[in-house]
Amino acid sequence: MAKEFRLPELGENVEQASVASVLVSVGDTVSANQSVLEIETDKAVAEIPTDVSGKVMEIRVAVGDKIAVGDVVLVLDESGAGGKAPEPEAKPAPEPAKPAKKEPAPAPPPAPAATEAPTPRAPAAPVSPTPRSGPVLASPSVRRMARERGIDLKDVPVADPDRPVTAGDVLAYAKSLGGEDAAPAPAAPAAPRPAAAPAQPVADGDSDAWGAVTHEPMNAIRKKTAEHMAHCWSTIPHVTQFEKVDITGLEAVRKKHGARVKEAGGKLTVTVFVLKALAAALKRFPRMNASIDLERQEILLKHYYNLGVAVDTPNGLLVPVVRDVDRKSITDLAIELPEIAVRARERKLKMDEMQGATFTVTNLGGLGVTAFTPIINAPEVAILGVSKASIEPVFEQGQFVPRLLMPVSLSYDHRVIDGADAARFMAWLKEALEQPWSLFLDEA
Ligand code: CAO
Repeated sequence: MAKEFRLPELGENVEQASVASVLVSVGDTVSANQSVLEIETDKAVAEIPTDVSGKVMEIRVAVGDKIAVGDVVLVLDESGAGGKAPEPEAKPAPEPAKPAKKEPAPAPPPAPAATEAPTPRAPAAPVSPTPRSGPVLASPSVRRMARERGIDLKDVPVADPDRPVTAGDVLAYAKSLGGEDAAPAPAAPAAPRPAAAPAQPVADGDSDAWGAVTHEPMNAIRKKTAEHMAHCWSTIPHVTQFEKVDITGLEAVRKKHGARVKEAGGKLTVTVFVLKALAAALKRFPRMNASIDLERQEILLKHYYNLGVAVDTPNGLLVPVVRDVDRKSITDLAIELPEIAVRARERKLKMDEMQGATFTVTNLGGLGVTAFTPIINAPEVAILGVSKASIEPVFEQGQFVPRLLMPVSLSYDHRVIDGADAARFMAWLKEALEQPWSLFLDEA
């Protein structure tokens, strides 16, 4: 029986997105919860899992299409190899306001070997039993799926060795091995802190004038990050200012109350305190919580305090937003931050959860970084980088004493913020983290 998979709700105020890549092909068997599409808005990219299973009969979207919530994405044969689909958990998507059929976007120019996004194509030819030999093309999610099943993508037989390996190919191969059936891959666990070096790239047989090279396709997050960072870096006149915050006292508080917060389901990390202190600092220094409107020659001061937090995920950098930080307790934030970071790493964030930030924090301290210059996340006008806290000798009252110092770096948009404003902001933030009681001295 034919069943349509429509674009589900993407989040508040997100009605439309464009297709960054299609992760399945006609003829593939997909399972409920399997990612079938990567979509992007001007702010973020996200994978979209299907809520039905079956064989893909038709793909109604193409890379570059603008699609709306409720538009038909796939038509699946539920009686296909995927078997009976479980009842979808999500509420049914609304009827599309316009015909769901999309005109396919003009085909991209003939791609080099490194094309990440497979474009929709004709039904797949019968699978060849011959494993491919050259470079193996596959999207990050397909690679992950293969990895989780212990399958080397090179061993996955496909009819056309020039096309990327699809999720269906991997599942069919897994089944043929008598291993895992066509069940969806388990959700990726929260990424362990990447202590080990990344996997060595496998040479794909190509070389340039100086030696062997590997062609690594850019996934949708990489493309978005490249585009957005280039825009931010080239349009915002950045200044970065450095400071060291003495968090010896804060660390004692963190240790003392960590267990209590853990009982409540949270993790009391330094980032949580930084978020809370920042929200208070941003209230004091409204220009830091602003955006610039060059057309109207205005600075837009925002009276809400939504903080973006850079999260390192296996697929690349994502910046989910913790809303209304000023109105949340430290325990609330300690519960919300790890939860949102896990969902970012599992690609489960909704589009609107990555939008609407007024300021961003990026903490590379857990990874051992000692100093860096963060790039402002436009349309915001400043960003705080946090580096690794370590014990350093501090000269106090005639002697050196060991203190825990945390380096921070503030990048700001010099069109909106002057150096002295940034210096005052940083001094206030430093005091808030070192002497939290000082926050209350002038408060009613
Ligand atoms: N100095 C010293 N230790 C630090 C630290 C710092 N600045 N920041 C974190 N740590 C420690 C934590 O205390 C924790 O140690 P324990 O487990 O022993 O308590 C450990 O590092 C891991 O912290 P965490 O990651 O679990 O929690 P967090 O709240 O500090 O950070 C998050 C959350 C999402 C910011 C972090 O996980 C992350 O993804 N950071 C990378 C951000 C990034 O990629 N930025 C670059 C953007 S530009 O490319």
